[in-house]
Amino acid sequence: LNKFKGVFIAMNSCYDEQGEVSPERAKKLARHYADIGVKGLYLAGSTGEGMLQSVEERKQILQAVMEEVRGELIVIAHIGAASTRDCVELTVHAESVGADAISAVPSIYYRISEKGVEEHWQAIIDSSSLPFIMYHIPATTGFHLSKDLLGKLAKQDKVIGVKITTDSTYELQQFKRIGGEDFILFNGPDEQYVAGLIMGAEAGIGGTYGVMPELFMKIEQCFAEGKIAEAQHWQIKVNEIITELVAFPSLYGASKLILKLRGIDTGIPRMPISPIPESDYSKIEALNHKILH
Ligand code: HMN
Repeated sequence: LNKFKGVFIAMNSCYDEQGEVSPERAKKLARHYADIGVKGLYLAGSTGEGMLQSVEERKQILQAVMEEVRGELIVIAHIGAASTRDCVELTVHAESVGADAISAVPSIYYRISEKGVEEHWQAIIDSSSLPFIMYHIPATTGFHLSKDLLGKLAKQDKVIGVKITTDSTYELQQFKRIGGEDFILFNGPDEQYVAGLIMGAEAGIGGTYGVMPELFMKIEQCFAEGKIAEAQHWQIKVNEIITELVAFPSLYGASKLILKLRGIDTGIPRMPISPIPESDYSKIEALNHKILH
């Protein structure tokens, strides 16, 4: 399970000039992170805009990324979708192209009961031999994962962890207590990486990691060496940057423009996620400079 401990980039979506998914651009972005030496990638999550892409498009991107970094980076494929059928299809595909693990939010849009979410996730788990990571992000799904359900699912060998995107490090610690020693907590809120590590997370998956992976790797390294004050110092720097990033019309649009300034074009976000207006470009340049210095 050590292969799942560390910094995982929630990779941004990659489109061409026409707005079609671009396997070539996804390869280039994945290569960039492999060269930096992060632990792995989280594909088609919130940051990857998986929910705005068709099943076919998601398969194309995953396949391209696997071709580029298989064996080099640990790739977690987010296969969550509203329909259980789509999730199962994406899972079977993820296994066929060699993804290291799958992860899913509860089904979205419909109000699903706890039993319904359990059955949804179980169908996904049963459809492959891949490790499964629950994705708890109640602010966007409206579903609050209970300790009971977490405990029940965590008993299965294939269920290796949970990605928790809530403000509560208490909840994170409780999930860790219930999941047990071998159960991995993936910290979701990038603003709380140090706090999450201190309370039991052993990995992080984040959307802002993509524009500053080195800073998150520094936090991780300082924490591992017991240099908590230094870890906190880097977290504070990271948080200043996140505060600016999230003030743009869209975080993803801003991140994509920063990547573009560094020579990696991933296109603009898909509607309804707002692109960044040209009037903001100078602010983006200043922020890029701040991250790099
Ligand atoms: C993903 O699924 O793409 C992200 O890993 C989810 C992650 O928890 C992010 N949350 C959202 O985008 C809603 C955070 O990295 C978030 O972007 C960051 O903490 C800035 O607020």
